[in-house]
Amino acid sequence: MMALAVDVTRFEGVPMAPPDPILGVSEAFKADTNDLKLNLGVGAYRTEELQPYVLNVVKKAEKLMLEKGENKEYLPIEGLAAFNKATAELLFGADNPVIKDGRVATLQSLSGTGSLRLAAAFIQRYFPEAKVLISSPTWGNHKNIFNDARVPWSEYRYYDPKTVGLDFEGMIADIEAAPEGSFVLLHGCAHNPTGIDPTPEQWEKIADVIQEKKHMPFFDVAYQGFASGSLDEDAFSVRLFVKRGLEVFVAQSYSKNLGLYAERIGAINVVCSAPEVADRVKSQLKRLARPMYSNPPIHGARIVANVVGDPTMFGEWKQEMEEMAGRIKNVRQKLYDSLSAKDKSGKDWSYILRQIGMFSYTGLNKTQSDNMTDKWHVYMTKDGRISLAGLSLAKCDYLADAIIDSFHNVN
Ligand code: KET
Repeated sequence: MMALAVDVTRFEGVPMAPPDPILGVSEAFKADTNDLKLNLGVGAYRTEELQPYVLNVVKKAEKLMLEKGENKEYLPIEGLAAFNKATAELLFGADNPVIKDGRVATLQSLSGTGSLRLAAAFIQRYFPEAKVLISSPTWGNHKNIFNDARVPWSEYRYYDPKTVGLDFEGMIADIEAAPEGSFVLLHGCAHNPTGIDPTPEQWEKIADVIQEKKHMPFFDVAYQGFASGSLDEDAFSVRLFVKRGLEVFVAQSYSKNLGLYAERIGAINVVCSAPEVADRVKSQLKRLARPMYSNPPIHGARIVANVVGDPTMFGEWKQEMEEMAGRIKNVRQKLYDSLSAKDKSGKDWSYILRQIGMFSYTGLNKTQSDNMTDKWHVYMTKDGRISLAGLSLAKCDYLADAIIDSFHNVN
């Protein structure tokens, strides 16, 4: 009999991958045994007691679903029809002509990330010459998504460290200078990681340039309703582009606004100039999805369809979303108050109040962020971003001490 060569590996050429800059933070947090530890890394909502939160309306929908005893047959490649209808209506508004005219190709996909990845595969296949413009900085996974899909990208200016605000002129200049027909990736609301959004007037100007240069707007909408508390208000930017009659890509996620992180529920929507175009685009998105993951999971899709399709539950969702957004706003205010009260240096912390959404971009550099973790057990991404959704009012004073120490005593 031949001996099995168990001590010989064929994987010598496989190096150890670095931890993920965002999800790796949660792994490091888990390994820390200090009682003071605080996980402000991943953007995931916690209660004031710092516990994960399942929305009551989600539990209610799940109970109804269980009672109905629905089966577990495969979904079509494009996903659950009731979900696709609901998700497009939430995004564009139910009475938007693009929906009535059948000009939107909507595919349920694997949450925001999977929807972005599917769109990236579509760009690679049908626009092989095009490049994608992404904001500097942006959500850490955007670059990975386009790299893996072999779509070239470059950055446009977005954040101005001097004002801790938007570098609007830089942004416009870079979008203008990009080759005609580029894809411009935009955060629909609550820009991650900066928390800085363009004003409505600035959105108009961004749309002007994109239109002039025949670029393709590509929105990543991961926080609809979570930024302002209002689904419609947070869809303002997307609807503005659609109103102009432009063709638009939009990736959607229900991870944050319905707290369905692990259900992997979202969609890719492509607004097209005519229904016949939308049909063709949709057919090709399905063709791309089939060999990647075949068809999407059903549970989260049913939850969304049930919640949105029932007026009572829809109302309950909006209320819970407002409560979540409200808690984050309270924590933001409290953190600002603590910093202002404790810091005697005269530093102006008001930029924290001007940022919106789940995150605050503190301006801490990598060494200072390391100090936050190594000395204070505050886990955060190394770009200086903290998730306020993982902070409680009770922990604001402690966090303020950690930030002040890192700012003033570490370079
Ligand atoms: N877009 C943006 C801008 C975003 O912040 C996230 C998630 C996603 C898309 C994707 O989420 P999904 O669960 O695939 O629908 N951001 C948080 C979690 C993560 O990094 O995966 C975060 O930034 O912490």
